[in-house]
Amino acid sequence: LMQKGVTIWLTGLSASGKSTIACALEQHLLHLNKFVYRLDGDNVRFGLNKDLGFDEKSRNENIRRIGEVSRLFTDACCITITAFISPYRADRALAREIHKKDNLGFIEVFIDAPLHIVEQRDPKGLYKKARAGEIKEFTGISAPYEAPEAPELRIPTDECDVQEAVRRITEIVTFWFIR
Ligand code: GGZ
Repeated sequence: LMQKGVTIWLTGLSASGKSTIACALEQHLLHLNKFVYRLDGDNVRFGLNKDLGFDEKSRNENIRRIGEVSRLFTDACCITITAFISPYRADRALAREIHKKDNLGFIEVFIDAPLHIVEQRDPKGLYKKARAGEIKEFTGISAPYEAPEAPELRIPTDECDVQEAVRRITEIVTFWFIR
């Protein structure tokens, strides 16, 4: 079996720490001279997916396209890190399936921060707006988040700082490449 890349698929609520962990992980892997690329809202939702909003159908399509793009990067032997809420189990299962049919690695990482914690953090004031009804269909408030039932890895952010999260994910990735 020729070793290709691997997709590290982060999922979790808004403000759970996905982007912070994804950036730190990317930096760590770059320092190890790995071929790594990070997909997140800033480079996907303002470009490829700028036609999509946050209703259920748009999120389905958002995640489907990101699944396809990460498959391409990973097929090109990249360590691909994705950082999207990806709230629907079926969408994450599809992204996994897209990789599996091409025999590509897919590691689902649940960034598990409880709602009351992310709501306290509220770095952009989005939860406050969602509670006030100013943002509709906000994940965790007025739209669902379906927590992973069997992720390859769960990072409980109340017990894990960013460094520890990076260490645990890197461990799994290393294990993937030497298996
Ligand atoms: C959830 C929203 C919404 C709604 C705007 N619900 O914390 P952020 O701001 O920077 O990250 C969130 C981001 C979520 O985009 P994703 O592409 O990751 O979502 S999904 O996977 O569900 O398609 C948040 C902002 O966009 N945002 N409106 N209604 N998050």
